[in-house]
Amino acid sequence: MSTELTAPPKPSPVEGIKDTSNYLKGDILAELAQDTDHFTEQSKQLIKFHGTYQQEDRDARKNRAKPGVGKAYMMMLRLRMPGGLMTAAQYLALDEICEKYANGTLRFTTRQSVQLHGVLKGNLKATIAGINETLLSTISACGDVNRNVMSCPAPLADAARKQMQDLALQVADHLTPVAGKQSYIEMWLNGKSVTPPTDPDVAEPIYGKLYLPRKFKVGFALPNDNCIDIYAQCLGFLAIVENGRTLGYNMLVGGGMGTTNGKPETFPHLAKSVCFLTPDEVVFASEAVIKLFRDHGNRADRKRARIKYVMHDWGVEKFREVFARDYFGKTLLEPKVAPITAVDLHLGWQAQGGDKWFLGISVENGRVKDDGVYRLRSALRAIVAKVGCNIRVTAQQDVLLCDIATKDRPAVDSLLNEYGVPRAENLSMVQKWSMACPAIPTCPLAISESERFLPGVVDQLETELAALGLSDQPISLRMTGCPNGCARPYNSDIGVVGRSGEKYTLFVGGRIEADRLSFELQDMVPKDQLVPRLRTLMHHYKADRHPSEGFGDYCTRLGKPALLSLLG
Ligand code: SRM
Ligand code: SF4
Repeated sequence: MSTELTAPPKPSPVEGIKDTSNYLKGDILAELAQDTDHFTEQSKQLIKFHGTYQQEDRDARKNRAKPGVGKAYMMMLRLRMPGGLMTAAQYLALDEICEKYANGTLRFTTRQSVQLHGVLKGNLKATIAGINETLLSTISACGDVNRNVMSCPAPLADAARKQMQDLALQVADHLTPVAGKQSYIEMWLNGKSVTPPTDPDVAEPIYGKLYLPRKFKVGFALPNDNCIDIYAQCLGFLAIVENGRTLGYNMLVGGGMGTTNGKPETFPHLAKSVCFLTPDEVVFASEAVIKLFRDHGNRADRKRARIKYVMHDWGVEKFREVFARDYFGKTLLEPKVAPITAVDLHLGWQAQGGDKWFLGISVENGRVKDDGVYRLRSALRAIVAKVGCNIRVTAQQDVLLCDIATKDRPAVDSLLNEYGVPRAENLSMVQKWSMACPAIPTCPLAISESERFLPGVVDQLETELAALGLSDQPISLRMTGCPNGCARPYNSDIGVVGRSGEKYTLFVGGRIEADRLSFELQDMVPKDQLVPRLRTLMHHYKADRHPSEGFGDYCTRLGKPALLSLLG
């Protein structure tokens, strides 16, 4: 018998950085005090836990190629906003901050948050402090911790949504780092320095000093409204509602989108149903799943350090067994049968109950900006200032203006007209159901354009669909500048993923309900070939589809070989 032991895999360098960081402080404070335009590699990893990423202006690269000029560094800031909630005053403060310190735009994200781009290192502390003055925060918006918790944001007068929104806040609070928060307060808000207890289980009771192997994402949804894409979450809670009362939640684990070119061991994965929980078990169960991931996630290979791979490699049965025995401590109940039946974009005017209304505005790729006659940023600022509406960000990068009294509706409508912001009912289906990630110029991982490329694709598809009489057909189209999947392109009707400069991979076969993965139809499609190929497919879809069959359903029914033969 061989006595040779296999050495445990070497932890990734980021594990070492966390280990020696003294609960996420590292040298950040010292580096902040230096008159430099960027952080070192070590601090670059740690500032993520505080909600900020070091980026460079990629458009500026070509003009900075001269020796000694270097990169045009800038920071991106991401907020922590469980369920996408913000007050009117907070929104107005962010609008001011984005003008003062960032690039004059705000960006609603696919996880119901807000990002600021283009903040210089010298302004970073003032920007974070300004955000906290409004009682918003950036803590653990990024990094190897639980990220922004998602929940259907619609302010409808139903008890099920209210409970989900409340639980989302509770889970977000419960999973906030403890010592890490102290470091955040000390470094960014001039709080007093506190020495954490020496025992990491006390200092950081849920995470420990190494935090998680990688990011972690939680979301709450309803079977009849999967607007937060529950199957893409690391941990999802699907409300089981009977006669208006929430009986409990199916707990789903192991969703994720990210994949890496040339690494077949990485792939998108849909979350699996694990068990049924009563509402009062949800917060504890989320802690238990986090701890399981903390202990069993891959700390050697960051490309495989997501809970989806634990679920994939173990299978549901083993996951249930380990979870129940070592972390939850109770026998698990079987999940209920609860197929996803719909997704609501929550656009247009809708009654909230009482004398209140909300208005859902479709925001192209989440970008709040003034651009020619389309002055969305000015419109939102003017409306929020005038009627004091609270804000909710959706997982489709859109915004809901909430708590508007009936008497204020005409003023809102006229301000939208004045600033050239189209109402959702005047937008095409494909526009409303499309999303793109930021990609170039800010994202360091982007291979291709996305946010700046999608609008042209949507315009062309609108024309094609109108010509085919398919304008009323909802078709979800999601684009990303690389395979990491930030706009969740692998479960939509159509996914367009940056592959190499001006070439993209085309995915089809997901669907609006976002409960099925798409499949790769063609790789390395030149950007000017995307619409012609989709046009051909749409033409056959129009001719051959079953009654009320969605585009993704049609593509799945035909399968890849048949679709490719249609493309010739
Ligand atoms: Fe993402 C990394 C933007 C949602 C999967 N994502 C990034 C970074 C931070 C690039 C980086 O690491 O330096 C991007 C910053 C671009 C920029 O300039 O702003 C970025 N991700 C975004 C946002 C802003 C896209 C958007 O259009 O809104 C979303 C911010 C969400 C938030 O508010 O928290 C965003 N990212 C997602 C999602 C969707 C979701 O969570 O529902 C995913 C797929 C789900 C998942 O996690 O698998 C996603 N982002 C990734 C990955 C792939 C992770 C992996 O498993 O391999 C990366 C790469 C990484 O982490 O190394 C990434
Ligand atoms: Fe960047 Fe890729 Fe995410 Fe787009 S999908 S934001 S290019 S990491």
